[in-house]
Amino acid sequence: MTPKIMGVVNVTPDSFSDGGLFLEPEAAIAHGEQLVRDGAEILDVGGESTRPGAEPVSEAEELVRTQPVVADLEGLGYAVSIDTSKAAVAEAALAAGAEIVNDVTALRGDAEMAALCAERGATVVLMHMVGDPLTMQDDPRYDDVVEDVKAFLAERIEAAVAAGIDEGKVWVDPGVGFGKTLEHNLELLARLDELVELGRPLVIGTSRKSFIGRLTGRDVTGRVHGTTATCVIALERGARVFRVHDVAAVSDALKVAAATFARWPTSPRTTRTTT
Ligand code: HH2
Repeated sequence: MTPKIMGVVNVTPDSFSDGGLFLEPEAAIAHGEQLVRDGAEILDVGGESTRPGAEPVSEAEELVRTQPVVADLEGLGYAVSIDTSKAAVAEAALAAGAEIVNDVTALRGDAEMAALCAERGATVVLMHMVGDPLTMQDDPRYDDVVEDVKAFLAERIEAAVAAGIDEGKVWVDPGVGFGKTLEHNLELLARLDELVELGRPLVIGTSRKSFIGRLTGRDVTGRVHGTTATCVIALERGARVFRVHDVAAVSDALKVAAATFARWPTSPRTTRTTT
């Protein structure tokens, strides 16, 4: 798969970096259009924050937030992904023309979700998360974070296929920041190539996340450069879908990086210098 940018359209009052900016449908739709002009090939519409400590949102509220935005963006001809773990929200979005269900619970959050995605032939993003957003950052531990995430994703791929989802329509995501410390996130980023061995397109969502703030000392408004660095690294390690807020910056960086990596004789990590 050629690298693709999934632009984030958060129709929420409380998302960690852009909560409240695009709560009105008109604002969210205009933002989505701008992200496409900036280089996004997929628009990921979400109506519930999953930031650490976030309170769950009712199904009715999530539908009200996402439905008009999905319908309008799809009507404009864009590829839309619905960021939800609720089958009713996914169902409405798929009926309105969304093609992708981005489920941070990897089909564990709603018993109806897997069958729905199978029946509708949706592409599904399966993401790794420990616990739920309310508790996930309470002292997360792993034997080996990459091995553990890989085993989890392998099991979720099997579950998706067992539910009737075409394996060719499954994408996987290590869930950066979902039950992970700074060290866990860096280890995952550095060893993403091990997750490519799962044989499915790898989605990565580092955008503006707090581990970038920890490394740079910057708040959410100043994390675009750090985010861009993580995307370039992830591209080199094999990621193919980049879920980001700052589409223009990441799009330019990935174009330059992809053109260069095409000529790179070996991985930068293993290249030896003689000086
Ligand atoms: N991260 C967030 C939300 N959805 N989906 C996938 N597949 N991967 C991610 O890393 C991911 C995701 C969190 O970011 P954001 O949507 O900006 O914030 P919030 O959850 O506060 O709305």
